Amino acid sequence: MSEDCIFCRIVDGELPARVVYEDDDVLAFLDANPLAPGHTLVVPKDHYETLGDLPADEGEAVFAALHRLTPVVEAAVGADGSNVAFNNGEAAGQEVPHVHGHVIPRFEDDGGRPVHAVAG
Ligand code: DGP
Repeated sequence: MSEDCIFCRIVDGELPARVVYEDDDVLAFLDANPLAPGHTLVVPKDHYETLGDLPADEGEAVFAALHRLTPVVEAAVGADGSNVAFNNGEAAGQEVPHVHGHVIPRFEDDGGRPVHAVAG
């Protein structure tokens, strides 16, 4: 737990979030600034800043949650696909320094641009 980390505070229940999935290692909740309906963030419960800091077993737990959740999120919003991405490090646009995967639902009629074009 890092006291000044927004996502740690969500994991601890100190800040509200629309939680869509939880297990021993991982929490998933809706993004407060969604790029598309159903935009979901998947975070390890323990605080690690970047993917390189994340122990392999916790990385496996994050990936397992992404694997399980992505089709569920897509179905929930009627998406045709999704971008699953990590902004890793400040230089890559990571704003919250607590590792998180984005699941961004995509739709046939949303232009089909790659995710960096959508986010930009
Ligand atoms: P990134 O640029 O990859 O660090 O993405 C951070 C995302 O986190 C961004 O899409 C907005 C989202 N976000 C920031 N603060 C909060 C918050 O307090 N609650 C929720 N649910 N999402 C947040």
